[in-house]
Amino acid sequence: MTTDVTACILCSRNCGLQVELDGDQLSKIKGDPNHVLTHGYICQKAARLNYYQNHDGRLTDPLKRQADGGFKPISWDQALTEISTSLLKIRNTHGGDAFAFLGGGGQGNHLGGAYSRQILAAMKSKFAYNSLGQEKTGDFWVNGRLFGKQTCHTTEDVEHADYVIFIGTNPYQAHGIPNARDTLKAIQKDPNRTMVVIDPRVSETAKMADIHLQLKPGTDAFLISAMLGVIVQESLFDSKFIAQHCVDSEVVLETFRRIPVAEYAAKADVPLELLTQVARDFAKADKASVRIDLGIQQTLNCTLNGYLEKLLYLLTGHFGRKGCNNLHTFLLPILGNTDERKRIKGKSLKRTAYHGMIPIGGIYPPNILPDEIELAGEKRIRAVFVDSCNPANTYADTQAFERAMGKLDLCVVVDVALTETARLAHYVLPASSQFEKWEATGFNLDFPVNGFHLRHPLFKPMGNTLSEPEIYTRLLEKMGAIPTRFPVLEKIAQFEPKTSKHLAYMAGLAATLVRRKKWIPFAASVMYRTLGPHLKDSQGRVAAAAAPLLPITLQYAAKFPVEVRRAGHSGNKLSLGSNLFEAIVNGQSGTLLSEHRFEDVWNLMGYKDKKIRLAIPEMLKALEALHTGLVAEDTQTEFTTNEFPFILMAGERRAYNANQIYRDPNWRKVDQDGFMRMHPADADKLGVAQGERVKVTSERGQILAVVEVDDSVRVGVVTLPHSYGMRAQGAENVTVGPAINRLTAAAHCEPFSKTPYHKHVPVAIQRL
Ligand SMILES: Nc1nc2c(c(=O)[nH]1)N[C@H]1C(S)=C(S)[C@@H](COP(=O)(O)OP(=O)(O)OC[C@H]3O[C@@H](n4cnc5c(=O)[nH]c(N)nc54)[C@H](O)[C@@H]3O)O[C@H]1N2
Ligand SMILES: Nc1nc2c(c(=O)[nH]1)N[C@H]1C(S)=C(S)[C@@H](COP(=O)(O)OP(=O)(O)OC[C@H]3O[C@@H](n4cnc5c(=O)[nH]c(N)nc54)[C@H](O)[C@@H]3O)O[C@H]1N2
Ligand code: SF4
Ligand SMILES: [Mo]
Repeated sequence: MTTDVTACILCSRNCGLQVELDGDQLSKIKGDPNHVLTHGYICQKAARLNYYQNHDGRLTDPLKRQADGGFKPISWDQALTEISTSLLKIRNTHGGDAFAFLGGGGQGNHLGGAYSRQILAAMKSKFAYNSLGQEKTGDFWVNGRLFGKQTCHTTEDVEHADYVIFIGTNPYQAHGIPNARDTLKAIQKDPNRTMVVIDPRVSETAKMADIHLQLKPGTDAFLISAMLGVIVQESLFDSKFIAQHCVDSEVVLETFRRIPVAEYAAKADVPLELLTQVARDFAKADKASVRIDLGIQQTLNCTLNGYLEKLLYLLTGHFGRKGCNNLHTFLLPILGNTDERKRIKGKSLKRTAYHGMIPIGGIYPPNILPDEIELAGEKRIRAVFVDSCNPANTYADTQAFERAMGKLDLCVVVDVALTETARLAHYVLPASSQFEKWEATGFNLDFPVNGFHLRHPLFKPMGNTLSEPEIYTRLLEKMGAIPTRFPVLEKIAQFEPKTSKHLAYMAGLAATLVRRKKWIPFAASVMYRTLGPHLKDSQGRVAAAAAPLLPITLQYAAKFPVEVRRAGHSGNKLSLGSNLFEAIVNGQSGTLLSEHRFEDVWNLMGYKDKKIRLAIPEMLKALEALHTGLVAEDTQTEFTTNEFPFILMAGERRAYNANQIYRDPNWRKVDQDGFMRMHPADADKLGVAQGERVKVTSERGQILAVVEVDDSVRVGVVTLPHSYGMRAQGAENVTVGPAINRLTAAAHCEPFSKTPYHKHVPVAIQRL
């Protein structure tokens, strides 16, 4: 039995863990009190991580699909040679646009993304699809317009706020904020702090709140507009903040002067007095903050919701201060800035062939992919690489995905497990688990103190698995994108004295890349092969995969020298960055990167003049349309019909779900069926009892579900959890729990961002 430290890989918080290892088993798991960001906090899900590490669906060998549809284990060399030949043929015949890459990292594995993304460059394709493109791109687009760059991502200092509004998020179960349950309890206990939850369900967080606005699903745009109406009409906005930090405010204020507050509150079906009180108290609070998530992002008007939510704290000046909303830094660039108003290197953004869709934050939306494969004729996507996601279960419209995948000339899946998507692939490449290789999360979204945790491997790789850095580097070598040896760089790395702190290597790399520009997109693999073997932590472990962090860290330190020093790192202009890098390589319980002052948010702005552009013409137009729709009693905004009278919120976060990371259903202590919540009045009307099975039908498909009679939901609204619907181990067609994306249609999405309306799926429910 040995003890070690690592981090949880189940949600964006990536809490530090102390683990006991018994042979190849994770036998005991606790929070790591020394972790620089999470300080020992964990939730119940982390204790079950051995179900991720060890289960009989783990892949051990590369697999190739056979004529009979089954898979045969093959060698890495055969797999990568055949894949490389096939990729090159597709690229040379049809061009790079025939290739798409999906994924690149789940909740805790973003280091591999630095390597996997290189395949896009090797294929000369821009088509990077990712799970963020079905939840957060509307939000990123709004950030781009308000703050100047789509990478200006906001965060919320809930821990220090005295007035917090949670809209469409259930942090008690989903976390997403630092040490969620402790943070929520602290607010709950303190009579001087107020928690407001805006959610159609009495969620676990709503139960803890001082005020719960149980709105009608999909009406947030009305509710938040009404709050902004109160704030503007009662002159509760912060005119000093607006004058100092914002431009174009007048047209925005004028818009909200005209909002019919009472009508909008009625549309959202919340009491006018309560809404008014929340708007007033929020505006008047000293430290107030708003936290949002899927409840407003995967539903009607999602991009507009993101705009309105941000106006709440911007018009009231709850921004750039302690206890308010802020911008933050990133170490790993998990998002890009693809603002459609700007040409990048003189070129417009690449549009997809069928939908003409542009990327947001560098990401294309999964909802359009089946069409781009099936309907784009000669310009269709013909080859797809899938890494660290399971689209055949998690992206909207499972049937469309299954059908489209079947039409590809080449589909390769890189995963630790034989997922539903892997079963559709031509080749399946087995990755070492996140506890068998160096890994890190890029979800370091904290401010003013931000950190990073590079995790070392706890176990030897299972079977013939390889890490993503090794898989993609070998593939690039096979494709001829990079050579297998780099004699000059190898020598520099080998003979560089420790005291030079990799700076000679960096100079050598720069000189090499100036001469060999075509290697620039593959710098991660070049560094992995040359510097990598010489990177060791204090325990002598070789951290080759961490090589690409060196230039990123040097850039970070050059950009924020004062803040990096404040976080405890030392060094001059040259050495600060490499000292920070050393600290990361050795920081077993995470490393603090930087400590900003709140007023530094202005230095993180994208616009050169540091001013927020409050008016976004497209959003003001969308607000008008909202109003027109209301006046016309447009049933389109309701979506339910006689045929599909219920609204299904498809994808609730619960105590025992965690995306697709656990595949063995035995990890769950409760809720094996992934029950459907239904209001007692609806259960009565349908004549269904607690625990009874029902048929759920949407315009797209049909599944079975088990009813939980539960008055936490509104009448006419039912919920099903996310994360179920995987095939049981070894079974061909037996799925465990509801496969919710058999109900969701690809076209049921916001036209602008193509984000699915998962929280608003019209369904019919019948007794069996
Ligand atoms: N336990 C657990 N935690 C997770 C995950 C997991 O699978 N399991 N997944 C992680 C991931 S990838 C994500 S993105 C986050 C998501 O985290 P959250 O978004 O917080 O979780 P959800 O339960 O999907 O939705 C939040 C709330 O939105 C409410 N909602 C539904 N419709 C509406 C609406 O129209 N308006 C409003 N205002 N609210 C609405 C729901 O009732 C629900 O309480 O969770 C992360 N954390
Ligand atoms: N209807 C509906 N659909 C939804 C949602 C919803 O609320 N409702 N939620 C959506 C949201 S917000 C999200 S984020 C997505 C999540 O859906 P996905 O992005 O598809 O799910 P993840 O759990 O992130 O996928 C992780 C995959 O990575 C694999 N994996 C684990 N470790 C490694 C590794 O080290 N290397 C590699 N290569 N693979 C590894 C796992 O086996 C798993 O297959 O689901 C979305 N789908
Ligand atoms: S699931 Fe999230 S909150 Fe829970 S222990 Fe893991 S990282 Fe922390
Ligand atoms: Mo997500």
